[in-house]
Amino acid sequence: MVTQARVQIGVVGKPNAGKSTFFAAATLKDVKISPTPFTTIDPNIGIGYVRIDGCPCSEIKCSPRTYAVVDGVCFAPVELIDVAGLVPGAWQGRGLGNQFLDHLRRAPVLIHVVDASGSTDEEGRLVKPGSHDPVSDVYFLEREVDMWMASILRKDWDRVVRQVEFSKRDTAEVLLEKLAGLGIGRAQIERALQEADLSKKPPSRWGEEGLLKFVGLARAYSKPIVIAANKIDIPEGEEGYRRLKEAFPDRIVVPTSAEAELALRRAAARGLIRYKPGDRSFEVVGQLTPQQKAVLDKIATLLEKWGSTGVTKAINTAVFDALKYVAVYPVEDEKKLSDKSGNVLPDLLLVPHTYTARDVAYAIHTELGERFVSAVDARSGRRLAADEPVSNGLIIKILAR
Ligand SMILES: Nc1nc2c(ncn2[C@@H]2O[C@H](COP(=O)(O)OP(=O)(O)OP(=O)(O)O)[C@@H](O)[C@H]2O)c(=O)[nH]1
Ligand SMILES: [Mg+2]
Repeated sequence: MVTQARVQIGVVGKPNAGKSTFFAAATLKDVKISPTPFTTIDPNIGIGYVRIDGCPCSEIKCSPRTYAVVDGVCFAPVELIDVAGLVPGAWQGRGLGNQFLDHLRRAPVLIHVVDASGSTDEEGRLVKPGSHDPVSDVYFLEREVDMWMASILRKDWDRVVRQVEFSKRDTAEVLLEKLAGLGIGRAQIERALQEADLSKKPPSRWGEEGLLKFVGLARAYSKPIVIAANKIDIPEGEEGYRRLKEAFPDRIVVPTSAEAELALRRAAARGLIRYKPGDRSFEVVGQLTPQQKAVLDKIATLLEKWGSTGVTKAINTAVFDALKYVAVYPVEDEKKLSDKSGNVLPDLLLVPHTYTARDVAYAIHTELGERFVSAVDARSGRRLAADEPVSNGLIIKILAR
């Protein structure tokens, strides 16, 4: 049985953007949602899913234990963390401050839920749709996240200076110690130092500007942010989405309607419709009231226009495009593609695409990693060396001492 920790995804944004609605739609957890800012105070944590079309279970009958299969489509669990809304100046204590971002320390990727319809101002108060520019929300939110990271470094900056300038320790190594708790790796720190032209500059001379430049780059490399252009069901949302894409051509912007997804998931849970998260349509199978029918008709038009509600797409994008993870299927019997008890493809592991066969063994179990000898690609029967990178969809058998 695989024991690997789940990938964590932080859901961030200003108040009233729809973070908790997105979270509730993805996890079906009953959390507080309301059109007033700061509805969420303590973070909500729950399980959402990435959707894998064309997974091996579309051809083979699987007995999944750590993931799910619906109509031949695989759904693998990820952990979502919905936090309180951030407002400009949170790092100076405005709104609820930014201390709650500490809950996102281990999350390697964030989804920024933006109100693309422009119907909430920068603090989340309701305004006329289209009157607030969602592009400004992206700038301010990323700055707040940077200020949070900078504050973590600043707390201990005298020590950083002493260790680098008096004890002659390597800058990247000292910073790594300070930032490891935020899930930032050595390569990302080195890249940020280089890019900011700070590799050779003594930390005592970085100044505020240097520190922020470094932190901004380190954050972008270590915690990529997917932009969810939410409330796309409101007519002004389309223009907001267009503006976001135009302002951030190198970033991933996914149009979403968290509200539509929540309605679909709840209707499916009550047996009114057949719908899989991420589908581009649904089928009515229960008795609908006229109001329910009207809501669902509107959603059907939305799905036709945008291809899906975007919620599952945003989660998939975070895991497969921003983090570049791949799905691998560990088995113990490479002929039957099963575990020892005959369960076919019992596990699905989401791992970085840079993972090697041995890394996968470690991800399954530390002991398996330590006893690793080689691995087999179960479909082709080909042997994989310890340092051979794995590929998406690989069914892997680990041979251990
Ligand atoms: N039209 C529309 N409304 C939405 C959508 N997503 C959320 N809302 C509404 O926006 C309001 C705020 O939603 P929440 O999910 O509570 O927002 P939040 O970002 O968690 O807010 P805080 O917890 O206060 O930070 C609610 O009235 C939701 O129904 C959407 O996709 N479309
Ligand atoms: Mg909330």
